[in-house]
Amino acid sequence: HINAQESNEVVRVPENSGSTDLTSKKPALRLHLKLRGDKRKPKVGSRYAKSFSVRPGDRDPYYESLLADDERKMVAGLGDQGAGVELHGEEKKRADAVMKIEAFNLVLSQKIPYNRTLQDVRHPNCKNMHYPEDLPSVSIVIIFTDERWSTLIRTIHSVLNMSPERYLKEIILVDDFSAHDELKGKLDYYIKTRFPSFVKLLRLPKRSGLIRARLEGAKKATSEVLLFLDAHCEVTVDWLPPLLARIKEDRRNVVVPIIDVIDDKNFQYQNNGGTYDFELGGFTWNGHFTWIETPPEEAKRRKSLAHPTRTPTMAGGLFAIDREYFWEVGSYDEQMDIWGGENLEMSFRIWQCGGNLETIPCSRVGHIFRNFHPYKFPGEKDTHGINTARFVRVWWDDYQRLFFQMRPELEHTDIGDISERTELKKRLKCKPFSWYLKHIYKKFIPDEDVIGWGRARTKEDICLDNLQKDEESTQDLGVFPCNGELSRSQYFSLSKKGEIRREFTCAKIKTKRIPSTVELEKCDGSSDQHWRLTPDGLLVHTKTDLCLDGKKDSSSLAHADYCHPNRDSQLWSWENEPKR
Ligand code: LR7
Ligand code: MN
Repeated sequence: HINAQESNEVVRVPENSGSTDLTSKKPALRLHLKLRGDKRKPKVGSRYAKSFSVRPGDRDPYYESLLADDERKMVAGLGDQGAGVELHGEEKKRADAVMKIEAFNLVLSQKIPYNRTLQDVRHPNCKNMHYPEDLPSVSIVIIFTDERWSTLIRTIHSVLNMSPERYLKEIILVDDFSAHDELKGKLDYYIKTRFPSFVKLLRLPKRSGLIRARLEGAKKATSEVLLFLDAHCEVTVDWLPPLLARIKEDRRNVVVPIIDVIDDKNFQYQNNGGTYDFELGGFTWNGHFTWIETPPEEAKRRKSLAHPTRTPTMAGGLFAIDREYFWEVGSYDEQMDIWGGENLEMSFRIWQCGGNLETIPCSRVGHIFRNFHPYKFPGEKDTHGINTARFVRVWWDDYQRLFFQMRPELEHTDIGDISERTELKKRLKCKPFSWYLKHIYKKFIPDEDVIGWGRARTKEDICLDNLQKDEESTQDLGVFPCNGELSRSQYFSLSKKGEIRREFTCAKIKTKRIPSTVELEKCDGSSDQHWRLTPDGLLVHTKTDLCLDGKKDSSSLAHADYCHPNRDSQLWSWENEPKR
């Protein structure tokens, strides 16, 4: 266990007394930046609207001068309405160099005011939705390790600006042992002087990883609902009530906002092209989170694009959960280190143990997606892999076979003791993973509902091969001499539906020329992706009557050609029969 200590002595200012009193005197220093031509009306109930000021006795000239330096960098109105901003010349060069260290445009972030406005990007129906007045109170937990000042502070300001005061009880910052100077005394000072009544700062005495950092924050929280955010978010209008209302309806509802992209380079708040459609959380058999389209059944079930939508998994950084239910349903796996996997673990656990995980489209929050981690991984361990193997062993039952086929290196890696988690699963009488796959996420299972799976081999000992290309985009289907061991790139299924496929991609004929190359593209159930296996072993494309030919030529690509039942390169056999 970590001994979290509150380094920041929180001075509690009584509601509606301290702060208003202070503003009635001539404020020594306004938190608010006076923006030229700023026509924004203060939000009703917004704490920020009270214009926090610093009592003269609390002022520290050293920190005030640092804060004044920060403010001098800012440009009034920059990035307002979530607009993207391009830098030029020397400044752009500097920004590009900094990007390589920070994984986002820190130079620009420092120029954008903490209180920039954002557009209302919600589905129009959201404006007419009504929520009960007496929603549960919420503690917002924001964890960070070596995040940058401007994005962290903007996250806090944004939450304060956009959250009704009557629900927002506290913000709990958890510092996971950051080294950056700006997050030390300066941050203590800023919080103590600007948000004395409701921002708390917890400093962890050693690097604990995001899972244990969130647990420490959750332990300190006192509200009815816990809401977690990454330290580089901006929330939008009315984001909070739809989340809280759904939890009030049923405490087992765990809810996620739509997570919008704040561009890492120009800070534009992207609105999905204004389509109002949004993606849900899925996963891959090798244990990664992925975005998926709303499955047809769920699209039918929900009332509209503005209504709660059940999601198989969540990204993990931004979600709200009833505080007591959080502990009841097993909080987090405390032995998960640093980063990765906890989001999927929690998703499976919630579904399998009687909860309900939803995306709430009327709640929208922006997040800066970074291309790499700007912080260190102690010991440079593959924490994502290890954490994933931990939850796979606990929650995937027999299906862990698929994970370890994809990640054989993790099968014998030391992942620590998982007995507490398996006991939790028993104690909560959680449903098996087969139930999840049947009812929550009907995902293709490579060795079920198939005619064959494993390596697909011609009589010339050539195997289908994805040539280790990425599977996010359409790629040519390859062939290669069969590997001695089952290797990931030669792992194909022939589904009962007649698809020659990988996890997400299906084979189809590329051109009208004969022979034609063959492509792997996103499976869509269309006749273009339909093949049948003849008793001889020909793989016939039903629409064109051409046969899959694995003749290895200099291109290493599979072809579709006229069928020749005696041509060895067209006679296929699958390594495995279906598992029953
Ligand atoms: O050791 C650490 N200690 C920390 O306190 C490592 C990280 N952290 C903090 C970090 O400063 C940040 O505030 O934890 C937060 C998340 O780390 P990020 O921002 O580096 O993670 P991410 O946004 O790349 O990753 C997503 O997946 C993670 C899996 O462990 C977490 O669940 C993140 O919260 C999650 N972020 C989101 O869901 C936002 C949407 C991104 C997507 C998809
Ligand atoms: Mn993040």
